[in-house]
Amino acid sequence: MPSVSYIALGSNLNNPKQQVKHALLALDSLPHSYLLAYSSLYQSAPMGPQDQPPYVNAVAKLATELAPLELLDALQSIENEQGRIREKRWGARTIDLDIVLYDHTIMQTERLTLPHYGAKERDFVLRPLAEISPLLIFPDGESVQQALQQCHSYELEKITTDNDQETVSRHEL
Ligand code: ROI
Repeated sequence: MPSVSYIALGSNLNNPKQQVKHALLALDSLPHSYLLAYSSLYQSAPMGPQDQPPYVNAVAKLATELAPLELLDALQSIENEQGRIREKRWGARTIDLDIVLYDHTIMQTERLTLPHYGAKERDFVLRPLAEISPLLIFPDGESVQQALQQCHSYELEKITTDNDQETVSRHEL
């Protein structure tokens, strides 16, 4: 049985919309994995330093046979292929791929914390997550809807919808 993982995508450099769409295609091409669903794209104000462009955010739902750390390696390869350079903490980036959830796994290692430590405070993660899985429950029993009511707002605006021609469509993947 494959595991189900939710991955948060974020970009604010070099045509962020295209970066996010490109990463969605890359996710669907990962070995032993396939994309089950993906959210609309959202624009958000930066969390952290304000002297950087707005972000484009989305969430993908992936079925995968990769173990959590194998998945992390695969995501970092996609980030590297899309020219991600790890510079200052919370600075601008071409693409950021974070594992938000991996089944109901709870883990805390140097490389990976599951669920993602900051996900519940960020509407740019929770809104797209709730869009594709409105009934989702975190491993601690809190629902995505409860978390959404309490999280910080980053002036989210939906920039594509399901019937928007610009959205990556299933047959493109
Ligand atoms: N801010 C927003 N709005 N969206 C992001 O994806 C994002 N990613 C980050 C930091 C720098 C924390 N800020 C962000 O890594």
